[in-house]
Amino acid sequence: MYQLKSLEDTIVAIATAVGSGGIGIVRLSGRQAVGIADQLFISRKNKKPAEFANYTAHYGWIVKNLRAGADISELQEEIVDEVLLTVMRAPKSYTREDVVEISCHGGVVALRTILHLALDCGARLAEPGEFTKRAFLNGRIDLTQAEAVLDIIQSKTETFLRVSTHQLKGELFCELELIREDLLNVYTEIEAIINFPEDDLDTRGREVLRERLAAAKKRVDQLLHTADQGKILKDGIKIVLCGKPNVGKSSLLNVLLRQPRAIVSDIAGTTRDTIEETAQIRGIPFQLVDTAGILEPRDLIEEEAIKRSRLSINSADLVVLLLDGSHKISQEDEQLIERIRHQNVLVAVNKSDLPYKIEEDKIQKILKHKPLLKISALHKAGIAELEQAIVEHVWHGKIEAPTGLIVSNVRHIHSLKECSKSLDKALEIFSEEISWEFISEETKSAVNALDSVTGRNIDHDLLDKIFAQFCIGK
Ligand SMILES: Nc1nc2c(ncn2[C@@H]2O[C@H](COP(=O)(O)OP(=O)(O)OP(=O)(O)O)[C@@H](O)[C@H]2O)c(=O)[nH]1
Ligand SMILES: [Mg+2]
Repeated sequence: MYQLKSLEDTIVAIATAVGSGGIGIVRLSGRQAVGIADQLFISRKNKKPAEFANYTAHYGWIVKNLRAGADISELQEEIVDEVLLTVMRAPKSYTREDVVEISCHGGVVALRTILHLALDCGARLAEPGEFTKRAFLNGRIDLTQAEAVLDIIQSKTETFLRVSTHQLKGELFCELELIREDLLNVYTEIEAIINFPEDDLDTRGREVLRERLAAAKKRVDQLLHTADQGKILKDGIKIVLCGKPNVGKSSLLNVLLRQPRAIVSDIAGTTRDTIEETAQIRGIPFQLVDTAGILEPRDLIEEEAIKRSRLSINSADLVVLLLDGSHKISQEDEQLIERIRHQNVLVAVNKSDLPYKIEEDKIQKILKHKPLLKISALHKAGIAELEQAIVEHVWHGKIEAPTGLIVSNVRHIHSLKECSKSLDKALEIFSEEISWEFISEETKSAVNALDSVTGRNIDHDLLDKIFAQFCIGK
């Protein structure tokens, strides 16, 4: 019901970010888009948008109380803004509906006034992501492409942007459709065997069918193998800097961020609250967390500081343990090492510009096989090596930017796992007493799982949830 009603409406939204900018865009989509533009816009040559050729931009004015037959010279007091208006008619538009884009000056008042004029003419304010949702519902893109639009908007690194643009081109969709077609063919053949048992296959025929299912599963699993990389590229890695007071955690944070974000001082206990910032190291997004070094609280604030540090350390993907190379290992260091030894740890021995007194053998005895690097946050020495080690650690040695298909969306990963599981079950049945009904059922479930990724088969509540993450105007 909702879907039909909403597709009937002509929607409007400010498509650019709110705030002052050189240019702002108001976008209309729907059957009335051009008609509404006719009521607002007058071109320099006194032409109406309805007369414009497709994909042409026209210079003119947005005018309040536009009267039929009036010339722009008579409407000087009614001008809202000088604009460029573009008409893109269905089906060759973003939404596959008639789309009008009004590029005006990027001031909040100009944009809002034009928006309200369009609303007064009968348009409805678009919901978040509704333009892209219409593109999906009208069959221009599949759901993975629609989600790629959101990924592009929210992309934190160039690498992830590249992954998302591949997805927007439909590469993931094409691969899933090919697997789906293979599975559907197998399914149809199995259904035929169920309906005409006299046509049951001989051993070789059964083996061929099994191989086809196994090949489909292999392709799904290949996609799933990229999921870890995909999630890292999308969400980033949480790195927590920990170490006793004064080892140089905040100094290192500032060096990695390339800006003086945290206060650095030789007073132990300078950092009390955890400080979180995002950074990009070799194209991978990282969330860097600087923690308070104190271990024994002297007051309530320090108690809270310790609690927050502990929570951060526990939720870290990677802990960078900082030690002071100019001193022997202290009891505080040992306490910390004990706490983090079961986590993913990388040891950075700081202050390596000073005489080296730390006992490396002692560290390696407790933190076996954990990488150890010497750095000086003060002199920015060993930082490139540390960054390299961090990236290698999370990327399992593969530092090259990923090529090919990468699955990064949690929803896709979940459904692909379901698909792989169903195929696993189907293959298992092949090796036991064969039940064509069971194999058919599992093959159908695998197809359904693929269909929920591409949106061929998805319930509307979930669809609403996906598009609610978009901004208005996209
Ligand atoms: N010589 C030398 N001094 C350093 C180095 N890194 C940091 N320092 C100094 O060590 C002192 C403490 O640095 P911070 O970065 O504030 O240390 P922290 O670990 O954040 O300390 P807390 O916030 O108190 O836990 C400052 O005086 C820094 O200038 C280094 O590589 N070499
Ligand atoms: Mg600090």
